[in-house]
Amino acid sequence: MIRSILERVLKGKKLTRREALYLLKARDPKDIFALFSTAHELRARYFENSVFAYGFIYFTTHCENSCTFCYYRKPNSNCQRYRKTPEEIIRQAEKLKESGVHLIDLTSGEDPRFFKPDYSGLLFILSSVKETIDLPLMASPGVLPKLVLKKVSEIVDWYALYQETHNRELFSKLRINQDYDKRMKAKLLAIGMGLLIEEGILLGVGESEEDRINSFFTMRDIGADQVRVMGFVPQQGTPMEQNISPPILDEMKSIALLRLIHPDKLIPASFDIDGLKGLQLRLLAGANVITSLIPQTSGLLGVAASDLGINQGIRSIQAIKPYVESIGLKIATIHQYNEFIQQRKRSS
Ligand code: SAM
Ligand code: MD0
Ligand code: SF4
Repeated sequence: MIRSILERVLKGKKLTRREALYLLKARDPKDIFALFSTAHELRARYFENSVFAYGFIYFTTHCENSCTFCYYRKPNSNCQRYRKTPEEIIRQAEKLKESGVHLIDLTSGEDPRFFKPDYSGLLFILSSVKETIDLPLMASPGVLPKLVLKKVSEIVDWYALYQETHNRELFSKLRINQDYDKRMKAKLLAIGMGLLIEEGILLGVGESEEDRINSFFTMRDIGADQVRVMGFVPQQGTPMEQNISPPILDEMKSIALLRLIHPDKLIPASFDIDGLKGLQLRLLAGANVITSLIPQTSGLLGVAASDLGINQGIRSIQAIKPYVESIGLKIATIHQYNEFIQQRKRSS
């Protein structure tokens, strides 16, 4: 049964929700391997053996929100807080560009210093980087009002905003005092303004397998260009510090399902969960973008695995390259990435 579903998918038939759930529930190792190899084949069909790599700049770790899963939630006094100047951000972006990344992801907490009174601090940072660094940019600053989003759409290519779950009840437990619809609407507005968007969920935060499948299809319905599952990593000093990370196999199965449902889209294998450890497994499951590369001695942090591998310099293209190549993949050229972006922009 599983094999025949997979064969049909390879022939171009769209998965139904029921079939997707059935695949996600696969327990027989032979079926699980067949799922991964189908995902692998689909990725090769659209991207050959090339993967992309994103640099990550978390330019302020100050945040007004209190998401229960996040290390940088406002009440957490354990985490390291910093705010980078535009000069410093540009310097790190230059380093990332020199290292060969395809895009720079400019991420922040909801920092009043950059957001109040009119988001001019945020816009200044985005436009300063755009003027100096000739690379595609992604902005991940959280929910923005329409007028600000419009300005952002004139500067960057991508807007990343993860719903974390499409189960409203669970959402209200994770993103305390935040509006589910406002967050969804911001993504739809962004698409209407010509931005590419990244949508995603957290894995292992109390969602059911049905919730996961519902999310993968919702991501398709809204037309996301990059889709992710991010394994939850417990953070000291947060309400969820006693929760445990989901098994890597859960993450791999979800990545494979994402690939089956979104064969021609970008799917991250984040360094920000367990570093080099699970990177190859995520790629083997069908991911094609390595995210969260951070320059050594930058004073910058990640989000989920906040300082993993930065000081050792292993959060870099140079360090990941042999791991990518040893599974028959290679780092794509900048030209290939720009082609992808242009093609996605034309099709939307
Ligand atoms: N502040 C912006 C926002 O919330 O949209 C952007 C930055 S936020 C830190 C980026 C993403 O990191 C979140 O949407 C969440 O998916 C992920 N994240 C945060 N804490 C995490 C954790 N403990 N484990 C795994 N992923 C996490
Ligand atoms: C990552 N640490 O790619 C980043 C982050 C924000 N756009 C992305 C969660 O894993
Ligand atoms: Fe702030 Fe984003 Fe963390 Fe929520 S996930 S507390 S909005 S940085």
